[in-house]
This record gives sequence, structure tokens and C-alpha cells, in this order.
Amino acid sequence: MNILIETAVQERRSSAALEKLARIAEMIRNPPGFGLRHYCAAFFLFFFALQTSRADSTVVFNEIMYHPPQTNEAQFEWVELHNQMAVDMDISGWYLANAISYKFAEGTVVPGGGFLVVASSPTDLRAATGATNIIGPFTGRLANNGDKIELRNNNNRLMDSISYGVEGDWPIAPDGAGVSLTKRNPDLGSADPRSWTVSARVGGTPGSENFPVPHIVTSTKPLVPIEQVWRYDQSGTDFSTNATSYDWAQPAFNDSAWPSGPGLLALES
Ligand SMILES: [Ca+2]
Ligand SMILES: [Ca+2]
Repeated sequence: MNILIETAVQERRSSAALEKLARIAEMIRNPPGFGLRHYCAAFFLFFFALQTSRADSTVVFNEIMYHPPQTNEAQFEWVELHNQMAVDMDISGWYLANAISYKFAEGTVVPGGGFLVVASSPTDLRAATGATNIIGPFTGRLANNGDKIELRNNNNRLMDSISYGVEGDWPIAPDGAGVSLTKRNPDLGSADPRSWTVSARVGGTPGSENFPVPHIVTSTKPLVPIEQVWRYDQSGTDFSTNATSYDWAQPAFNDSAWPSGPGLLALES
């Protein structure tokens, strides 16, 4: 009996669902006046707006020094861009907007997987760090209590954006401790504060990976070659009980009477 009842309920549900689908199909075929058309238009407009305002993940903000450790703060502010793709990106005519302004010159390329820094004073930052992939100068300042930076392409399309701060989930150490605001992983998005942390060292890593994997170099240096010639004593003297026999351990000990030959260091028992 229970099975029959359940089957009947399922059939009623199926029937109701089919009727609902049929009504939706009919509404799509014959929209009821301007109402549905209006909704459709609104939907497409919303979708279009979403697409045009969405930040693309190609070249993105990767590190920001808004409060540098140097006393002449205005000369050492910078932002680092990262190309998340494997192929080079030509960003000719792109520009930074909002807190700072800078237009990228013709022929500006961010190498695949590479970095490019835009600094308030590229000359000073190059001299301080030795990095060469530093351009600028940008105009404007990066506020220490939060600011917004946009990266737009040559068609004014928003490519990336960040509104950093010092409250909530934003790390506060970049505001005064000399470290930079640093993306945890170069593939993360820029808007979420949880994508960001602080640099491992004061001054950050302008122009290079934020957290480079250390390259461990191993080398082997033999202390004693295996073919080393030794002098040895096999007279049977017990050096542990004969005090005078400790003389052999002194640098001036004459061991010329001892036999010699190559051999491994070992304790014979
Ligand atoms: Ca600042
Ligand atoms: Ca970096």
C-alpha cells in the first residue's frame, strides 16, 4: 500500500513539474506583453554590465608598498604587477587609475609569469634594490590608511582593482613596519583581503616573486681522501695505560719509524 501511495505522489509531482515546464516554454514562445520582454532586456543588460565591469585575471596587482620604511616615503611607494599567464602580455596604453596615475608606454610588456613594478621614483627604487624591471614615475600617492588602485587597458576596460585597507581582514603591518602588502599566492584574485599578507622581509620583493622557494645547493667536500696514506703503530703498545706513549699525539712527535700505507679509518677489535 505504501508503495502505491508513494508512486501516486511521484506521478502527481512529475505531472505538476511537466505542467510547469510547459507553462515556462509557452511564456518563452509567447511573452505576455512587454513584461517578460522587459525582464529579458533587464537580464541581458545586467549580464552585459557584469561582463564589462568584471576584472579579468591576466595582469594583476601582486604587491604594494604604500608605507615604505624609508623616511622619504613619497620616493619609495610602488606597486608590482604580475602576469598570471605563461605568455607575454603587451600592456601598451594600459593605465593605473584612482589613487595613482600612470600610462604604460608603447611596447611595454609583462613577461609570461613575470613582474613589472611601477614606482613613485623608479630611479631611487632601482638604486635601492638593484631590480631593473621598475618603471614610472606614477603621479599621486598611496594613502597609508587605505586606497583604491585600478588597472585598465587601452579600451578603458577594468582589468584589475584593489581597495586595500588597514582594518578587518587587511594586515596592518604594511602600515608602518616597513613590509609590503603582499599577495599570498600570485594566482589569487586581488579584491579579497584574504588573498594578501605581509612580505617576509622589510622592503618587500619589488620585481620578483613574493615568496621564492629557496634553492638548496648541496656540495660534497671530502675531509680525508679515501686513498689517504696514514702512519700507524702495530707494536701492541697500550696507549691508554702508557702515559709517555701519548707523545704520539703531539705535533712534534717523530713517527718516521712507523709503517705507512693507505687505509680507511677504523677501530680494529
Ligand atoms: Ca603612503
Ligand atoms: Ca614581489
